[in-house]
Amino acid sequence: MKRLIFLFLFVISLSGVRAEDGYRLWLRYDKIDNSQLLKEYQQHISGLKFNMSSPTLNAANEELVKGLQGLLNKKILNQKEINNGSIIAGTSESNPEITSIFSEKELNNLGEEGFIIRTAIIDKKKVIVIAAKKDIGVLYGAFHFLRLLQTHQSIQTLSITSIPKIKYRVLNHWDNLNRSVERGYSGLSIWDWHTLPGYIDKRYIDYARANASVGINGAALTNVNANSLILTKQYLVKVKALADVFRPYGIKVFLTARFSSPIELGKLKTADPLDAEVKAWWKQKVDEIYSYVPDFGGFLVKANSEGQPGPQDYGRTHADGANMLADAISAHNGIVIWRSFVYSHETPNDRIKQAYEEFKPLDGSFRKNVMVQVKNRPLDFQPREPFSPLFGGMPKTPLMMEFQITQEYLGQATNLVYEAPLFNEVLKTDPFNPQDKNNNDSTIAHVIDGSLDNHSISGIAGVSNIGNDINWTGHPFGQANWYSYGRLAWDYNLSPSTIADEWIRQTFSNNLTFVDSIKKLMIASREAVVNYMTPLGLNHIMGYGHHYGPAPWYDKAPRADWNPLYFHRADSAGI
Ligand code: GCW
Repeated sequence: MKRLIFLFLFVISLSGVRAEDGYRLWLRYDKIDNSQLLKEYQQHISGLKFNMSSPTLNAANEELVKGLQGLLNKKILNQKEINNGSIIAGTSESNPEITSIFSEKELNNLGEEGFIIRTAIIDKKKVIVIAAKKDIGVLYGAFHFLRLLQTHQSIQTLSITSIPKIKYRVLNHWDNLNRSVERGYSGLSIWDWHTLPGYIDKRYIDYARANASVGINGAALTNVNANSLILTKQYLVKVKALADVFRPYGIKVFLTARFSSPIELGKLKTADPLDAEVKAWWKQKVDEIYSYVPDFGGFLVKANSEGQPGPQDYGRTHADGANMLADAISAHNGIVIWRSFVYSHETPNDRIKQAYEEFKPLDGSFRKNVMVQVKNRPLDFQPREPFSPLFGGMPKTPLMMEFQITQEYLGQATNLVYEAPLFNEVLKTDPFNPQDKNNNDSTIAHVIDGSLDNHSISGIAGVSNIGNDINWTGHPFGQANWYSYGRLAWDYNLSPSTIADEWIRQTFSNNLTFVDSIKKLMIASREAVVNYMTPLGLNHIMGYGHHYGPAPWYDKAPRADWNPLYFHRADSAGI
C-alpha cells in the first residue's frame, strides 16, 4: 500500500499536477483545453519577430514567450525572418516592418500608451502585428493579445485599437512601514522593507506584471496615514529598488507625504506651507527623491483629516498646502494628489458635508500639477451611497476618482463581492442630471477623464486589496476586483459583465456552464451586500472601528455623526 502511495505521488510530481493556490492570478497560461481551438491557434502562430531593445520590450517578449508557450503548448522562437503566422511586435523604431504597415500619424494617435493589434500581409505572408508609438504600448498590446487567446477568441482577422482614457491609473496601498496594512485583509504588506533593497522578491515582478496586464500605471506605496520615515535616505534606497523593478512595466511610484515632515525630519519649528524654510526643505527633499527615482510620480497627501497634520494647523487652506508641494515638485514634472476626504472633531458640520464645504470654494486656486482625489461617495466607501457632489462641483480642478478595492465595508476578505457594478454605477452617473440615462457626455467618467472641463491631466485611484497571502487578496474573488478596477481605469465603457467574463475565463475555465454560473453569482453579489449590510438605505451601520459586522445599535462614538444611530434614528418605537 505504502509503495502504491509513493508511486502515485511520484507520478503526480512528474505530471506537473499541483494544487492551484491562486498565486498566478489571471495570468495562468495553462494549455488551451479545447483541442480544435488549440490546433487553430497553433496553426496561426508560428513564432515571434521581436527586437528586445529596451527593458520594456524585453518584458513584452518574455510575457509573449511565456504566455504562448503555455497556452499553445509549443516552443515559441524569436525568428529572424517573417513567416506565415509570425507575430511582429514593436514600435517603428524597434521593428522597421511596422512603418510599412502603419502611417506615422496612425502611430502618433495612439499616444503614450495605446496599441494596435492587426492582421496584416507582409511579403505575401499573413502576420499579426502588435504595434505602438511607445514601448509600453507594445507591452499592453502583448497582454491584450494573450487575453484574446486566454478567453478563446478568434484571431483570424484582428483589428483592435486601444487607448486608455485616463492618464494616471493608480493603486493606493494603505501599507505601513511595519508591514501592517490599514483595512488590509490579505496578510502583511507585500513591501518587505526589512529585506529591501538587497532582496528582490519575485512577487514584486509578478505584481508589476499583473498591473501592466490591466494597464495600472502607478502605485502609491504607503499609507495615507503617513509616516515621514519613508522620506528618509534609509527608505528612499528601498523605494528606488521597487521603482527599478516596476519601471519596465510602466509603473510609476508615488509616496504619501506627511505634512509635518519638515518638523519631524528637518527639525524645523513649523510645517507652515507659507514659511520660506519649509518651502526650501520640501524643495530639497523632492530633489533628493528624484536623485533616487528619476521618474517619481509625486505625492499623495491626506491632510487635516482624522488627526493627520495639515496646512489648517497654521491657519492655511488645503490649496496653500497642495500648492507649496506642487511648486517643489513641478520642475521634475511630478504631481501632487491631494485627498478631499477630510473630517475632524473640531468641525461642527455634519461629516458628509465637510469635503464639499472645504474644497468647493477652493476650485480654481490649485496649481496645474495638483489633482484633488475624491472618494466616490461623500460619507465613506459604503456599499451604496449617492455620488460625491464634488464631481461636477469643481470644474476648474482636475479631480481624481478614489475607489476602494479592499472590502472595508463590504464584508472584508470573507465575502464574495464583485465590485465592478459599484464602480460602473458611479462612473456612469451624470451628476448634472442623474435621471438622464441617455446623456453620455457629462457623466462622472467624463468629469474624471478631463474631457468635460478640458483638463490635461486625469486620474483614478483604487485602494489596494493586495497583501502577501499566497493568493494575493485573501479571498480568491478579491482578485476580480483588482482586475476589474484596472480594466475600468483603462476603459470605463467596459461592462461589469464583460469584465467578469474575461476574468473568469482567464482565471478558471472557459467552460460555458461554469462561466455563466459564476458570472451570475458575481453580478448579483453587489446588490446582495447592499441588502445585507445597509438594508433599506440605512447607512454606516457597521461595527465601530472594525467596520465588519453590523452594529446598528452603536452610539458610543465621540461625535453623533460618527455613530450608526445618527443615520437611522431607530428605536423601540420605529425608524
Ligand atoms: O474609511 C476610512 C477608513 C480609514 C482610512 C480613511 C481614509 C486610511 O476607516 O482606515 O484611513 O477612511 O480614507 O483616510
